[in-house]
Amino acid sequence: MKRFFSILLCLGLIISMTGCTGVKPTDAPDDDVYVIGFSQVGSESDWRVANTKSMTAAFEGDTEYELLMDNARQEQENQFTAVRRFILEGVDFIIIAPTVEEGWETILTEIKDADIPVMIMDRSVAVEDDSLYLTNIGSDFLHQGRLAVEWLEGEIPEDRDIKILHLQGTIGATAQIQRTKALEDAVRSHPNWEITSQLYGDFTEAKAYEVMTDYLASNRDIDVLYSENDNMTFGAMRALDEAGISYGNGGQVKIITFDATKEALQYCHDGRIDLCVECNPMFGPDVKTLIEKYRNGESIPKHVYVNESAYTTQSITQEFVDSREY
Ligand code: GYE
Repeated sequence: MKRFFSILLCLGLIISMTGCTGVKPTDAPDDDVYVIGFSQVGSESDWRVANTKSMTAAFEGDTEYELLMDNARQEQENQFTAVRRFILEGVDFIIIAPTVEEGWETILTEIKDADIPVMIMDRSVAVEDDSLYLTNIGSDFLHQGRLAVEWLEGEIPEDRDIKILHLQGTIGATAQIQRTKALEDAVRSHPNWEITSQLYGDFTEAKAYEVMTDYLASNRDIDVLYSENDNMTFGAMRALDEAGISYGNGGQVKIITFDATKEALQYCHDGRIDLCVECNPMFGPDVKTLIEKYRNGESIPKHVYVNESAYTTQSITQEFVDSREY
């Protein structure tokens, strides 16, 4: 489409700087190909890796589409750079999985001025004017958090005081904001629940292991670990093992985790994790369907939520774990 001019522009730029990944200067511009620029958060977790796979698989082999993906390595600034490059390249459509919610007005306005439709996926953006994007597809993170606290309500008698250790993901990301909100709301309405500490794990295993190891060196009084994603949970489990603190079924610490990846589900089945709240990353095909609807002039909803539930040691079967795609 708008690519011929952009490729020339890009070619000129390539001489002075290295950029424009995904566009080979030798490519013949093909007006029939619908080019999508996709700014992905990073590869911080198993969830993210599965989501990237689902997105690429949805468009792979379809000659009508070209998906240009940029990995922002969890930095919003890198997302701005990628999006500006997409605009320069004259892509037909832009997809952004935003690292954090704030700070998107300017770049979304630039996309609007370039007349490129934009989809927000996975997490959300906090902008006043929602005409700055077409649609937002992803999880209902508040619902996920509520599933977790409802489960905990059923586990803890009202006369028992509990100490909750809270491992948080990337601060400012929708997944962190909403999962945190669900817990903090619940703590406010349960006088016997206490959050003893909120540790920053940035959704990664390495960071969680580090902060947990540090924390456990002087604090061992934990009844519940509320960990905002599976990879942080894996890091925390390692730290708990090393500190000699038991967890899971019959252990000292009840573990609540989010994502429900295959590895976490296996631990849940084996009684090492108590609750896995599902966060489904496999919505590449739904993204494609929405884009196709948009291209056909059909109206599409402003917000699309994917289906999710929660699993406990008691409810999960080995068959289910084995059939898990991610
Ligand atoms: O829970 C975590 C990932 O935004 C759904 O980001 C996402 C979260 C997910 O890195 O594992």
